[in-house]
Amino acid sequence: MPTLDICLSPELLHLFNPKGKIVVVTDILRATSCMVTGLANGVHSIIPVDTLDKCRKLGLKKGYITAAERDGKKAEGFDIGNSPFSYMEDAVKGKTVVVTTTNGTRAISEASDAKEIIIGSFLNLDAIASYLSIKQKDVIVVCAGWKGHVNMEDTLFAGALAHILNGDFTSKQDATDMAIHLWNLAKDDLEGFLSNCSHARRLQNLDITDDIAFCLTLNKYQVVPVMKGESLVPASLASVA
Ligand code: 3SL
Repeated sequence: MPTLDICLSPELLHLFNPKGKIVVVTDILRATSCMVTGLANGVHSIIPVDTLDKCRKLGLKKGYITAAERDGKKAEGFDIGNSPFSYMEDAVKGKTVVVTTTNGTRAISEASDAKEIIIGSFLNLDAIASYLSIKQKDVIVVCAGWKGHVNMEDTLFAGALAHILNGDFTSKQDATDMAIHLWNLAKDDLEGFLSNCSHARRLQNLDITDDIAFCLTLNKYQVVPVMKGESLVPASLASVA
């Protein structure tokens, strides 16, 4: 039986061996929710990069849309920030977006040893579970957290996924059981459960509340973003991208 392990922070990734495995990166608030939303709404591809400088330069060189966030705020001089609603606008449809965020894009770049990287969020939870069931490969869910710290919302996503796949995948790590227990506590009122978590409070202080509710919506989209070279594309297009 394949394994499903949960890495609660990118700082712990050195304890795992992603080689030959599928890594599911999640940053519920809000980076991976934005990526899923963009690809589900007609964005052609998304290039995650770890620095503002790379984002700016690649945008200028290739004419890509630039998306940048630091500490919850849109970084100055870039086209869009990190709201899922920006990824639904006509201006990004059919375009390539190059994006950098505080934690999410960092987690993606740190998982680069994986056989495959896919992008998970509550918005595409069931689609990710079905994809992994079909693949039958060992999985690591990498939670982006906040600047190295574990956070509640990414752990809950990991727990939800592990809960769905329980029985088809195995794990020897307590983190998997912990995350499943947490999901079972939270699942009937996700928004209420997360209302006082650190990043929800951070975003609320910036008056970003609609994004939180949206990112906690379950199974709005079927898209599975998969890393092909330097770009994220929908899994169905990955073989021809
Ligand atoms: O840290 C990140 O990658 C972001 O998703 C954080 S924020 O939700 O845009 O503040």
